[in-house]
Amino acid sequence: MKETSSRLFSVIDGIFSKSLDQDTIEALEEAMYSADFGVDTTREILAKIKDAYRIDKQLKGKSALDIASSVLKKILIGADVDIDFSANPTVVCLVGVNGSGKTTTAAKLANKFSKEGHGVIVGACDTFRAAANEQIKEWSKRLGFDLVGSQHGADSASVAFDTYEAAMARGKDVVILDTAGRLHNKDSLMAELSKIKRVLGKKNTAAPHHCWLVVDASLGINSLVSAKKFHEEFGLTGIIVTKLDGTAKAGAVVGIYRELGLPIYFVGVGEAPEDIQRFSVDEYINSLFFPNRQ
Ligand SMILES: Nc1nc2c(ncn2[C@@H]2O[C@H](COP(=O)(O)OP(=O)(O)OP(=O)(O)O)[C@@H](O)[C@H]2O)c(=O)[nH]1
Ligand SMILES: [Mg+2]
Repeated sequence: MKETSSRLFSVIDGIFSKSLDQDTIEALEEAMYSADFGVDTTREILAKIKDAYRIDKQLKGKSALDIASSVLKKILIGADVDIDFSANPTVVCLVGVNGSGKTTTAAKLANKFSKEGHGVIVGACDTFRAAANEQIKEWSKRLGFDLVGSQHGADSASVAFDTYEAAMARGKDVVILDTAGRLHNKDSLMAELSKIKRVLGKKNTAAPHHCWLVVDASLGINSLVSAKKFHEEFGLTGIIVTKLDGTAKAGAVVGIYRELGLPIYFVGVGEAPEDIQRFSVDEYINSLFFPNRQ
């Protein structure tokens, strides 16, 4: 991750090679709250650090960060898993609230999967926002991936169906569906997404094989109310956390995982096509606590 919470970084820099004291422990606690690790995680980590400090008043900052790392590692067990591409085609449906980064992520993933040797086709299933088709079309021209476009107001489920058929006809093994986020009410969005699922099921009962919720990290764990709704209605299988660059809320990843318990497949770290990374628990923890020291 390119950048995480600067406050957390400056606290870590300050304590790394020094012994802790009451003030630095408090500063670390505050920085963890401000980086949006959430109450439970911050408390768990700080309790362990305070226990260690009670026993050893010379405890080094680095040892405290090792403690924090091992607590986080336990919390994040299961957060990074391989992507199952065994279905042919494998259908990946991206869902999420307005502006979370679905379309950008669809383009980034199409680019990434293509480079990794997959045959990719994207379906422009956001038929709600007038400019949505143009946006993904621009990406497809720029990055050179296949697209099944759509008309504003068209039935998004039939776009999904057509994309699946096009994948079969053109021998593509990965289908990525970009969906709408901006609907006048949540119920109609959920109904639309359920229809996509139902209609795809006519082609292949296992499709979509992956339903990934795209979550904007800068909104923090507050945005998870809608995530739960998506999960209940749509049966999510994973998470993509976007906008981790430049946000002060790098810890939100932990809260998102604790809350939803779904694997985090990718993180978005910028607006450019290559600004997407597979989520790795070890890399994430290193980027938080040991930046530039890996
Ligand atoms: N900094 C940063 N910006 C991002 C990232 N991902 C997406 N964005 C930006 O977020 C804005 C919204 O992205 P979109 O991909 O259009 O979001 P969406 O979920 O498709 O939005 P709707 O279709 O309106 O629901 C754009 O300006 C993107 O460039 C990221 O990882 N980092
Ligand atoms: Mg979009």
